[in-house]
Amino acid sequence: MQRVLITGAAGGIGRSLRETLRGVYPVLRLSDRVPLAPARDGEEIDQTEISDMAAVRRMVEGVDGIIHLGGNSGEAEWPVILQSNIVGVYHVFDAARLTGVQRIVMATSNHAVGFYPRAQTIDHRVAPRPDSRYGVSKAFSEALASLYADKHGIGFLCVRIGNFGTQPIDKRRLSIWISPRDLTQLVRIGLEHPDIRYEIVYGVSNNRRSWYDNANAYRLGYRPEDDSEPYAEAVLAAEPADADPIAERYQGGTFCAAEFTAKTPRD
Ligand code: 15L
Repeated sequence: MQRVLITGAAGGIGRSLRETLRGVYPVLRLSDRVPLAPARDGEEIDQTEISDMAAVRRMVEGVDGIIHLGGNSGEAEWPVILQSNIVGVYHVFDAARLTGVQRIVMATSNHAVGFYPRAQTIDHRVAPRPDSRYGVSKAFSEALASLYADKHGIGFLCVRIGNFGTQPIDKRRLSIWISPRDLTQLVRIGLEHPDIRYEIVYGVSNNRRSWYDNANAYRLGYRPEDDSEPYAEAVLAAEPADADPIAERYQGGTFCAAEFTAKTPRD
C-alpha cells in the first residue's frame, strides 16, 4: 500500500486514523465533504461530496486502498441516507472498480444487525437485522461489497463498528466499545492481510460483556488490547434508571426504540 484514501476523514474515526496511520503508509489521502486541516508531510487533502460521481472518480484516482468512513454516521431522513449512504457508497465502490483499487475497508455498523436481542450472541454469519434506515444503508453497503468482491475481485473487510471512542460511554457501549488502537489494528488487517476476498468482522475491543462472537476477526489475526470492563463500575453508576424497554431489549438500543410501532417485539 503506497497511497491510502480515508473518506469521511473529518469525523471522529477519520481524525483518529489520520494520527494512528501517520507514517504507516507513504501517503494518506484524506477526503471529506467539509474542509480538513492542511496537509502535513505524507498527506494529501481532498474535498469531495460522495454523491457526485465525477468528483469521486478524481478522489480515488491513484490510490491502492480505501478506508471508507464517509456518509451519514447515524439515523436520518430517507433522502439524506439515500444520497450519502446508498448513492455515495455505490459511487465509491464503482470508482474503485474503474480505477483498479484492490482493497477496501468498509465502515459498516452494529446497526446493520441492531435488532438482534441482547440475549443472543451473534457472529459474522447472521442475516442482517437493521434497526434504522441508517442500518439498512449499512446492510446495503455489505451486500454491495459482496457483489464487488465476487464480480470484480476487490478485497473487502467490512467492519461492523460498535462504538468508537477513548472509553465506553454507557451500559450498551460496554458491550460494543472499540478503542482507537484496536480499530487501527483491524483497519490495518483489512488493508494488509494477503488473503482477504470478502470478510465481515465486528469492530469491537475485547469486551467481557460483548454480544459478538468475533471469531472471524481473530482468524484474520486480530488481537484486541482493550476491554471495557475497567470502566464498567463508573459507567453503570451513571446509567439512568428509566431505560426504554425496547432499547434495553435489543443490541441497537435507542436506534431500535425510535419510531417503534410494532404491537409485540420480535425475538
Ligand atoms: C454507529 O454506527 C454510529 O456511527 C455512531 O455514531 C454510534 O451511534 C454507534 O453506532 C453506536 O451504536 O453507539
